[in-house]
Amino acid sequence: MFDSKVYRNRRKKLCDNLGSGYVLLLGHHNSPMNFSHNPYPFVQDTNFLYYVGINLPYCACIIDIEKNITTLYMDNKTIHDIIWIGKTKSAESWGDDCGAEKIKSMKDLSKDLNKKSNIMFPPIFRSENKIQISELLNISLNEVEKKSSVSLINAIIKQRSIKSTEEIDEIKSALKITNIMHQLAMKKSRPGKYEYEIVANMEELIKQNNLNLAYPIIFTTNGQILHNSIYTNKINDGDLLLNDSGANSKLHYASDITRTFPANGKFTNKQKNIYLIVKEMQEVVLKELKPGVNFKEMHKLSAYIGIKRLNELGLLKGSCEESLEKGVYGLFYPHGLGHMLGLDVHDMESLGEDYVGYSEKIKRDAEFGISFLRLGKKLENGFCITVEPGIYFIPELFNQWKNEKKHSHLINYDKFNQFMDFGGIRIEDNIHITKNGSENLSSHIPKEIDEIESLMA
Ligand SMILES: [Mn+2]
Repeated sequence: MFDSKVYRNRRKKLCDNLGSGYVLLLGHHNSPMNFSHNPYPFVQDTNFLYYVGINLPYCACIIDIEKNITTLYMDNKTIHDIIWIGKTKSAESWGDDCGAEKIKSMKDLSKDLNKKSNIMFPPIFRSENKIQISELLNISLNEVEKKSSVSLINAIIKQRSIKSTEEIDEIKSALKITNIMHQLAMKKSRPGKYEYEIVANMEELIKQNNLNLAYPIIFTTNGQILHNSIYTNKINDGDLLLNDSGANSKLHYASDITRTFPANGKFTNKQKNIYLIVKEMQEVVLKELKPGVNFKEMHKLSAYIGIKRLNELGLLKGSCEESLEKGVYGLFYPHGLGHMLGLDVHDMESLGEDYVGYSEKIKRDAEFGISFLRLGKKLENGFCITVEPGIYFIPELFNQWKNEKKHSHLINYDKFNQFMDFGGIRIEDNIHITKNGSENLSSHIPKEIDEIESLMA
């Protein structure tokens, strides 16, 4: 955990932003795999982690906004717990660690809530917690979603979006291992091996450092499948490998990095051409980033570069401006340029992507190609984001568009067809928005063609 002052200050700021009422935050419970005493690895709710920091199941807190007093609800271990899972620190001691003013037993939570009105809680996505909220606040299950507090959502997003120095340091420490992990994957990959062997090498590294992954590894010869987590393919000569993986730091801050490299260690000319386009799509954006920049425009800028270069290669034709306006880039770049990064890999996504990534003035677009953009609003000093353009050749999508003759005056379908066995390329870095510009936190992870080729030689 950070020092207790960090959690006290965070709660104080939340109280200042909200003014009155009570905030109820529930920690997560253990989630059973097949029966209750065989749980999935524990992952804490990140709002609870942010304001309280305790990474254990079965805790809750109430923050009295006007008085700025936090009550931690947590039970001491019973003799039964001690026999089976061992002794841990007392609830009082955890209370000191997070700077809580009062510590009570979980059984007091319900009766304390009954005495209060104006209780705010964030959106709840785990079924167990939905049931718990429903019982604690005496509301029906289908009301739980509607009754989450929009002012709390906005206050949390306002606060968690701006990363402090100690948070950036955590992300940097995650990226140290992520760098080693990506280089390991490049060194271990070669034709004849299977994807799962390389995944095993990466997971071993994470475990040997007593850390966890920020999300399940995407490591695939089918880079055109955006979130492919099946690792059964044999790696063949001539394949491209897409590795989207990141470690969590000790204090659970995520990193999120993608690199794409040739299985045999040497890019073909065809692969090089597309790789350099994706790299340019990213670099053009990286140069622009600073507070006040509209990220939706950055998405369009990266798409425009992709269109322009594919036009030069003959895959697209006609006016690049028209291709941008009509969303032709959706054919090769169907996802968004990036998202917030923090305690969650898609930071605060459980609070609602539109609240996190958009604003009163900048709303989400509905068109395919930009509709999946998670972050579209203006950047602020202190944001930590990903920048991750890509080019993908998705045969099913290509065939659908081709059959519909979609934008056929802008797409050279015959030429495009020659890339249907290409796969996909994504390049992703983690960027800290600073007062006057931005800092690429992952610039040390190999990305240049000659760097990758010499590392793999
Ligand atoms: Mn990402």
